[in-house]
Amino acid sequence: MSSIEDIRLRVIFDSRGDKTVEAEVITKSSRGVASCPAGASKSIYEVETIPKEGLNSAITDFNKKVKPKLLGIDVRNQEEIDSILIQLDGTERLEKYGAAIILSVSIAVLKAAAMYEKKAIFEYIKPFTDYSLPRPLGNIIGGGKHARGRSIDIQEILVFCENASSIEEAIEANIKMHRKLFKLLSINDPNFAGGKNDEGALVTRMPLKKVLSLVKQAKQELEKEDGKKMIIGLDVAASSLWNGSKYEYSVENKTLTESEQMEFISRIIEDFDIYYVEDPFHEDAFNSFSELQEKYKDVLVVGDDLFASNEERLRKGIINKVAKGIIIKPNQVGTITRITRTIKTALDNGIKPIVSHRSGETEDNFIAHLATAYSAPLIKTGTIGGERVVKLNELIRIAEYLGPRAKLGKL
Ligand code: 2PG
Ligand code: MG
Repeated sequence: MSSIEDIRLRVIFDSRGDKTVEAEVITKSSRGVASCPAGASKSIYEVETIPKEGLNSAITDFNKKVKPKLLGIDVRNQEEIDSILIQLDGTERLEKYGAAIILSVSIAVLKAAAMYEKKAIFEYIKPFTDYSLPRPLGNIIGGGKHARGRSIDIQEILVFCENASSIEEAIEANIKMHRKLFKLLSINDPNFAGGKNDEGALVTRMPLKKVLSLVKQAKQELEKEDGKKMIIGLDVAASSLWNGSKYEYSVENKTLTESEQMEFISRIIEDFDIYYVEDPFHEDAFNSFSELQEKYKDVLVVGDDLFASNEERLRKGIINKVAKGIIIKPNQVGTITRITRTIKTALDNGIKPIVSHRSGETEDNFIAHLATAYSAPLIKTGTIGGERVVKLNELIRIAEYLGPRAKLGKL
């Protein structure tokens, strides 16, 4: 009844218009459908999303060689299925089938198993837990590779609400900040034409410090009008600025050494009261990360490209105390088994897991369940835009399902 009867793979389009894969895993009494997102600013330590030989021929090959090995296996045997997927790919970086196929199948298996067990997906992932819902960390200003040089050099200015009393309130507070910034940019930036980037964040070429002062202004206004306390964060995505020896800020026309970058980030943290700082240095700069985290003990320094959701890299980071947070992106590692191990290692060592979307997204809302299952304090999934909002709306459904047990997580 719960063994795999069929696996169907199809090519679909993501929010950027790029091709990816949707998998459908079918048992006699259940079905799971999942798809894989894609990054633009990728870590060199993450697995490949798109198979080397192209999606169509990888799907044909998968159907011939891998699918027959999976048919008949119980969907509840996630680890066994994941290890077959990894083994039959046979490459270090999953180049043969890519996360597009492997992760989609892995998540679809999990969803089919949850349906078979008649459980909500988050409950099936981690049963009998005192769940807390993640606070949405929303991207309001976007730059870097997500705006292709048409906006600020750093990749994201993010916000989340500290004192919302429900998930709806927390989501709405981010939307209000986005709207306020739209207005403030319309007034202050003569070139602002309402442009948005890949993640629905606003695009502006004003100097970063000017933009941050507008964000601060919006935050103060919202607090006055609505009583909502907003926290400001950054994803510097510094690997995208790193040229091998320096950080190149092409819009602001400046180049910073590692120690100048340290000074620059420190200045911004202090001047704009930044609490959340993701990837302030390039993906091999473990020492700089730990120096910054040591200098600002109350700031949440977060590794994304640095860890690439990889358990080994996280362990190295834990030993060297490099960051208090890790970005969790399932397609950086390719399977449910791997990503849940990384999350557990983080939690066992007091590191905050921040479950995240990718810049090229699909309608799959799985990350809302993953974040809730492990009571991640934050979920990074954009502020507006269909493929972002589907994850946020799923959190509203999860809150409804939890009823009086629904609560927002603590940081
Ligand atoms: C990031 C992500 C999501 P991408 O760097 O955190 O915003 O971007 O998916 O392009 O890697
Ligand atoms: Mg990032």
